[in-house]
Amino acid sequence: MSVMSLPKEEFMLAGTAACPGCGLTLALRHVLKALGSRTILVVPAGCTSVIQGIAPNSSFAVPTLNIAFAASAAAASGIASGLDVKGVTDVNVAVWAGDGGTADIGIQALSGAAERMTDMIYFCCDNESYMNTGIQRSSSTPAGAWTTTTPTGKREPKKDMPLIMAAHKIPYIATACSSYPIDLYSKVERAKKIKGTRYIHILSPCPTGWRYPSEKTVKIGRLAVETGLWPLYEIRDGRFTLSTQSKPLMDKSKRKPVKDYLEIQGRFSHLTAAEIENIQGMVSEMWDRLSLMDNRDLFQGW
Ligand SMILES: Cc1ncc(C[n+]2csc(CCOP(=O)(O)OP(=O)(O)O)c2C)c(N)n1
Ligand code: SF4
Repeated sequence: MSVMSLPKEEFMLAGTAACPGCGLTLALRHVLKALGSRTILVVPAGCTSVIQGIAPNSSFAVPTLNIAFAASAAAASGIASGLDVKGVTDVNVAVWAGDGGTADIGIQALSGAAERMTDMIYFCCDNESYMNTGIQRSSSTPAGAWTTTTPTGKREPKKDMPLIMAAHKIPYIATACSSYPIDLYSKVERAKKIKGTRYIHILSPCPTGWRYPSEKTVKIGRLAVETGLWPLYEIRDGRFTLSTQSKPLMDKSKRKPVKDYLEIQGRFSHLTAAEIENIQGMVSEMWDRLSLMDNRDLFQGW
């Protein structure tokens, strides 16, 4: 598959209110192409609430329910049940939430919905901060990153949402990045064919909050993957598989230095050489774990 072979139909229309170079918008455009017109989108408070425009106009060409910050997975549960009662089986119920709306305020509704095996695809669009309200740290902000509430850099590590979702033993979990639209599109296509709760966590660079020029969005997303900081993988019925872009990085020599990713973003500009070395060490440790997980059934014995 190539970008040219993606469906031509657009469900994200021109004239959104997003900042130039917004990775979130790029990701949502491809997700909606993969989901298609038979989709109901549930959106909690966040940048996406603003990007879609002001009612009665909308830049999303699918029905969209804007819902309170904490409530998106609960609202999706209600929609999925309603469709079930009506015997409607060909509609995708999809949540599109930020990392704050997922890893912090929305986590209890998401965990409850996943435990009930709600028939939905939950997308966490991770720009690693509460962007819509002015770049406050979330539990998904990585260690070292400047935000307005971590002026000297966040001290705690990034919460591992995909593996928290794996602990719910849902049938499909994937990581993706807005800079790899074909990989993202293919993962949504696979998720669509599965019943129950499916979770896709998409790293989406944000020029406004990450402090870099808007034309570098695609490059920065690629560097997140190429340095090994953001591994792309799927967990299907418990089986963990590294995606094509990340698999070669099991060989340490194939990973670019994390410095290449960190030094082009203003949010990391205060980091010392020792702090960068520390982040490099964390990436190496993560890959030691990932190498053990690849091609294994994570649910076995859990
Ligand atoms: C209960 C509640 N608390 C706070 C807010 C204010 N608020 C609206 S959007 C937002 C930030 C959303 O951040 P995130 O979920 O990461 O999405 P992003 O804006 O980064 O896409 C906050 C704090 C709110 N709408 N409701
Ligand atoms: S703040 Fe970031 S995520 Fe929000 S619209 Fe702007 S670029 Fe996109």
